[in-house]
Amino acid sequence: MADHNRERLSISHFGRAFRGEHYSGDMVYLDDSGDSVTFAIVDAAGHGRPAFEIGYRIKTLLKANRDTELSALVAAIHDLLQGGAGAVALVGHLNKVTLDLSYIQIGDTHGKIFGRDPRSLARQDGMFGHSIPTPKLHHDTLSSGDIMVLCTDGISVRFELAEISGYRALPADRLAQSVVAQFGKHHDDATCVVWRCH
Ligand SMILES: [Mn+2]
Repeated sequence: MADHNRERLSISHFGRAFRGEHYSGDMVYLDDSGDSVTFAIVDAAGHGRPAFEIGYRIKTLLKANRDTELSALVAAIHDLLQGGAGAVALVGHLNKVTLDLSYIQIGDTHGKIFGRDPRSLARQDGMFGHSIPTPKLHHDTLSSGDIMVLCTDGISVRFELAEISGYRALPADRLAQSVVAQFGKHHDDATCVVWRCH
């Protein structure tokens, strides 16, 4: 879990391995060193230590390629995972000032934006390291008051913040924990990232 407070955004993430496992194959990457936050939420195929290590390799690649644009970044992830177990991921940038969002999502990670205009993030079928379509770069803009939640498939796609009591008043870290506790599946690693726009 990590907490980041900024003028217009607070971000937190929370995850847990599935029952009986010490390591999770889910991985969250956040780099807010520039004008925008570069982020990724990854679910590596399989479970436990081998899946954790795939996530770690992707994190290392993302750290080494801070200034690479998103299409090239996802191509590099695809190359990195050739011949192995593979992974699904949502990778993007969110501008901390304008709240402009751009992202590519391949596989069964999922995300929703809650606010005046509720919507889901777009995704494409595929798996990094095995087969991916030509990546589509999607653009969106968040508004003050919006809450964006990004999840691995260990969290039900039917999750709704309205089912978490008092969610409007909860800080990002408590919200992330509540999403995992309330909507996490016991037979998978479950991870989410919560973005609150002030
Ligand atoms: Mn999963």
